[in-house]
Amino acid sequence: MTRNGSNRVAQTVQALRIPWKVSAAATKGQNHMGDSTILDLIDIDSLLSADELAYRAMVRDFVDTRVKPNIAGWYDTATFPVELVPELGRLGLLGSHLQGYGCAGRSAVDYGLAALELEAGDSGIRTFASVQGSLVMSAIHKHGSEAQKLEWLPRLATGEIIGCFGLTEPTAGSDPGAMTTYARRDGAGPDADWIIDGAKRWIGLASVAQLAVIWAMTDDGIRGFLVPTATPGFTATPIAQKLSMRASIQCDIHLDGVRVPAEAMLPEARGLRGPFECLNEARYGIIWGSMGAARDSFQAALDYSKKRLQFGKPLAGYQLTQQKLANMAVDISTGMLLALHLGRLKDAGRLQPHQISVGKLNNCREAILICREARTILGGNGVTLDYSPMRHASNLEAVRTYEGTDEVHTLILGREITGIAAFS
Ligand code: TGC
Repeated sequence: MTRNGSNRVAQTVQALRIPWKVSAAATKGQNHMGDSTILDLIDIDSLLSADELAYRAMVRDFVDTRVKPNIAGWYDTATFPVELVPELGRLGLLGSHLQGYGCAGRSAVDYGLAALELEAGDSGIRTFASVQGSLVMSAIHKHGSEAQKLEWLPRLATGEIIGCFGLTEPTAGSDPGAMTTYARRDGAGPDADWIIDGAKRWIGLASVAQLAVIWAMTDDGIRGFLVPTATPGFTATPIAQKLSMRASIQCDIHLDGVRVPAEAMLPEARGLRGPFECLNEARYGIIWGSMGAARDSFQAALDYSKKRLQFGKPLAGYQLTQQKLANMAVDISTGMLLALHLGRLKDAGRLQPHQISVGKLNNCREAILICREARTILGGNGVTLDYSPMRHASNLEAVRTYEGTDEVHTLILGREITGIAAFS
């Protein structure tokens, strides 16, 4: 970014009273090591407003200061840094795209830029913001009663409480319509309590959450329930020995006769459309987030290749390295353009679910290839946590799997293109 551009961003940060002191390095596009300018090969920044650039600089600075210096240790010890939760809340990054109820009311593009910067730190941090904002808070915002919104959203927005989203089951992943978790009325009439029995798997943050959105079959089809995790019969157990998302928590949930009052049900969610409308939000964030992992891996490989001498010259001076770097830079540029285009469509209220599938499928697929390619430039050093690409590539194995696998998004596009559903 130019000196003038940097000044413009710094002024906008001040004007917006963004609650974070943005370093000069972030506004100039340098990373926290101060040794590299973030490459913008085709000047995508020129497509962003000063407000958007300032917002991005704020999140980038937070990640450079609070995430990047610590992430290797958290990943190594499989620790989710729960202390970051209220900080993310203070920055308005939880449910940032939602209006009212203490939420920041930012645009879809802002939400995407934040997802990108958070995932450039680590997917575990972006995943937390996605689960909290896009899944849990969106479920309440879209489908909840006024009383439910007032009760839960302000505290979720500040990070005072953590939420989780229970859709996937041990035997119902790509096919959530096959869920066996069941909610029954305990008695007749609309005021009767609900009793929920079943199991959920791969549920992010469940063991540290105070609130769970639980999707369950009822006599009236699939419905959503707001279940405080302290309710008797609710247990959440972290899944151990993961090779991906190690700085995050995913859990098995068991629901054993969990009793909740009638008003715990989300009144506006009926059928699979209810959870799918929330998944749209989270899938959209992944389109941007995956490019953050790719960009950070590219940056690590580029920096290394300029410094690492072999056979008497820097790796960056070899044609094979340049080919890898050029291909990565082109793929990041196209992935970013796709994300921005879809973000502008979303802000215009025109984004369709199959278009989200285009973005999630392409950007996850490209990002994982970029991270793996970046690792090859780092040689043996690339298999350690001293460098980010292999960590990002491992995370992306989960990212390409959750919120609809590559295969599911391919078939959503197949259905859109041909008019024939080939899921079963
Ligand atoms: P299908 O008949 O296609 O749809 C059922 C109803 O849902 C509607 N619908 C959507 N509505 C809004 N947005 C979308 N993207 C929608 N997709 C479908 C549809 O219109 C219909 O509505 P209605 O009113 O006519 O009933 O249902 P299907 O079961 O045949 O769908 C097939 C398929 C494969 C596309 C779908 O099942 C699917 O997307 N599967 C993938 C499931 C998935 O993404 N699971 C992720 C679980 S959550 C998660 O991973 C959390 S990770 C974060 C963490 O906790 O850490």
